[in-house]
Amino acid sequence: MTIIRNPAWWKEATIYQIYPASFQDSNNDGWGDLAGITSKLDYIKELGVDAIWVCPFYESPQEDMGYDIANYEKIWPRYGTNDDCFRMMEEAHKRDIKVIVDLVINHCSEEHDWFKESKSSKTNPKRDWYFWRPPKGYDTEGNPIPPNNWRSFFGGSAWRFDDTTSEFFLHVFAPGQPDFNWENEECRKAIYDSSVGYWLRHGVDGFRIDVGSMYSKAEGLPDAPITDPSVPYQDGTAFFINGPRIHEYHKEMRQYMYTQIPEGKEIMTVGEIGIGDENDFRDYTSAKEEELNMMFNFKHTSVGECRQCKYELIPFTLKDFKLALAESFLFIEGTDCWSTIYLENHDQPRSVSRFGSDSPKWREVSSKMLATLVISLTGTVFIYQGQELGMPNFKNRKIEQIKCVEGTGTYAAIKRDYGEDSEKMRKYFEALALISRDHGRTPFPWNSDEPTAGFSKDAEPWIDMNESFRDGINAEAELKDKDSVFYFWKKALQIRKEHKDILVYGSNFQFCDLDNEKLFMFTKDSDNKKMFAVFNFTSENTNFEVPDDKASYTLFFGNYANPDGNSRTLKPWEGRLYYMK
Ligand code: ISL
Repeated sequence: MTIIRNPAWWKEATIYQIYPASFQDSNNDGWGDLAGITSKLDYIKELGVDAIWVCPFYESPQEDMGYDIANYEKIWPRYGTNDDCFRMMEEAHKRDIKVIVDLVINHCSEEHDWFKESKSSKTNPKRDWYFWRPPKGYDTEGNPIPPNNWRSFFGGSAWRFDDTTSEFFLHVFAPGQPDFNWENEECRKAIYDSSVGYWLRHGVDGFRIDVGSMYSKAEGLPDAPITDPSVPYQDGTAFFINGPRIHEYHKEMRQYMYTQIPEGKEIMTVGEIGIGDENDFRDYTSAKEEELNMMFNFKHTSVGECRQCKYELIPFTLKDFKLALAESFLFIEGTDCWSTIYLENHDQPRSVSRFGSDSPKWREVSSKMLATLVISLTGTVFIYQGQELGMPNFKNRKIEQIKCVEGTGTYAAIKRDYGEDSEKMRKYFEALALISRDHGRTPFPWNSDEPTAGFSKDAEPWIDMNESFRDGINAEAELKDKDSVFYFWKKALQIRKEHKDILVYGSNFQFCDLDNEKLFMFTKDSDNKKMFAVFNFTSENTNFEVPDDKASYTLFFGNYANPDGNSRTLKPWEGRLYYMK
């Protein structure tokens, strides 16, 4: 078998993402924990994945579910102790499962000692580790005006006034998440040692790098152009995403990483980059640049969201989705870069509800179709907990039940700027029902036991359950059923490994009939093989045409039992992978 790209463990690995708060509660306090994860490693192994990525488990006031870190070297007590974490890693490694941790270093928590020092006085040695600025002025009521007009991702100004020194600090996310000033070398070195070095020295196999595109802010922090005159704060991302020094920082951090691991060990890094152009993506992920191994693109997970306000849905076509998804991997063609393939994570709703059909009739088959699509594409595959069960979105949640700070922060901003009865608010609720980040954050359904599906014993979970565990969408039920979505994923991941030369590493991706609004079809090649993939994104039988009439087609995988590979009609939500000769 010829592999046309340089092989690496992290290219072929499937990575299973775990949200620690919601995976397994071992001590019945309503929160998942690290001992809970350890107790479920055999389940994860059974699925056939190669690595786990565990979302932040560090000391934190949890304003943003642990993405606000108060101490990089200490486990949040509700999740356990550092020893629990080392045990989890040891037990994972015993099972040949690698461990990837979350590296959240664009910002920390206001509770971090570094920030407390920084805010204590204008002359503190750590003052410059964050962005402190005096007010631009004062309004007629005497309120301080923020230094610039940037808005935070979670609603409102990206600046918060602090009485201690009467200055503002910058937070592009929640008010309790002050951005680090990466221009300060001493600050960078401290970040590396505490958040990267500590964990490498304790044996982690890599990092998922949170908002890895935002460390470098434009000089002078200029005002953003006014793109939405109806609101006080504007989209400033052009001044801090893929900024002037970002590549320098990643190179420096990568070099540091290699000083902290044993000779010969190969770790993986995946950066949450989000948006940019092909050149940006190549700069981050080119092997010779030595920055990141791969990155997450947001194009496909944000189709149907308005650019100005995420919580405002806009119509999208299948063609939009196809093009957006392909942006994740097309940029690597003919380069030494690498890509990722994912449909879900802890910031996203459930993919079957978003891109498939979660109606009882089609949920299973469309989940399997999406799994087939995922394993057919070139790049490292990431699966999010519950995706392997075909979990759908929850239904009918009230604002009081929403835990995610992006959801609640946006609600507060819309209420303030437009009012509770506004059209904006109506649109917000419509969007929340489909894309709330809470959809992916509900407790994992281990079985059908009341009240928490085996997540806790009888404690009330920190967030309400997704009611679907009562409809057979839980691990126990799926492990008993050989036709379940779980076993389909397991099989699909095996197929991916068996045919890795084309499924993992294939190149020369070409859409077939891109404008087709029912079918997603493409071809791709490896050195000596060519494949044709076809997916029906409708609930009806749909005919398709093969790309080349003269070629012969051999079906090697699909999501329906006993398919007739010679038929040119797909059943509802059917997906097929063929070899072409
Ligand atoms: O949720 C989003 C995608 O639609 C974004 O607004 C998200 O906040 C952004 O992708 C950055 O995400 C990461 O950093 C945030 C944290 O809230 C997210 O959970 C994390 O994945 C701040 O640390």
